[in-house]
Amino acid sequence: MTTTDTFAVEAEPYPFEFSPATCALLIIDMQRDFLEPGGFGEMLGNDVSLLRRTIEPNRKLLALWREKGWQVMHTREGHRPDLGCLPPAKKVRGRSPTTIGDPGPMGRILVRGEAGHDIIPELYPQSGEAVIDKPGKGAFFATDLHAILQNRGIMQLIVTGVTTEVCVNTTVREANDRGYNCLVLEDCVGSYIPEMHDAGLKMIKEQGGIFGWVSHSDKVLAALA
Ligand code: C5J
Repeated sequence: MTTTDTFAVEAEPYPFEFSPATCALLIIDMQRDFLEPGGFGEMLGNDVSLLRRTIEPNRKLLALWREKGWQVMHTREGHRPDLGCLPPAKKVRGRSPTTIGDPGPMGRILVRGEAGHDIIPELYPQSGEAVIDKPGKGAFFATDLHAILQNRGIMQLIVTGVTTEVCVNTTVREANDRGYNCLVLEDCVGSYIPEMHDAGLKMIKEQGGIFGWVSHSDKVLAALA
């Protein structure tokens, strides 16, 4: 198997084709505050087990990508410690007594450099893997992700991470508008709200794959076997 080989993954609405040379595994926001018991997500009353089921399939996929030497990128949602990139509207949205920038269970909530903002140990980035710090839900807004992908000749993205209907969906829509083909793996993405997870996947693959493709990590592994 070489990086110029092309693989076809069984997917909806039809097989997703990619070549490792022009494809990156993009892992969205697998951060401690979203996934770990005792983090911000759980503090807000969410069941983090709904996100934690994604860790093992992501770990397997990441291990394979690393073994092959293929491109891996990670994102983290968060803000500068001075909160200069935090829109006031985002700060007050939800009317929660504890919001972004306030002290939380794992440091200041969604602030870069704080423990809760970092990526979970199971999927911790290795040197050479780009880590994109994003202030918004989409990974293209106010980041250098598009430039990095262009400079590396990437045209296809295999997108995993959390949450399905928020940062994964927003990123896939942004990527689609910039000309990337995205495959989202249902077992590697998760939501605190199961019906939103299902709807988020449906919105991507409906109408002939209006934003992209949906499959399962087993099908990627099968295509590569
Ligand atoms: C992400 C969020 N990562 N749900 N953030 O989806 O606020």
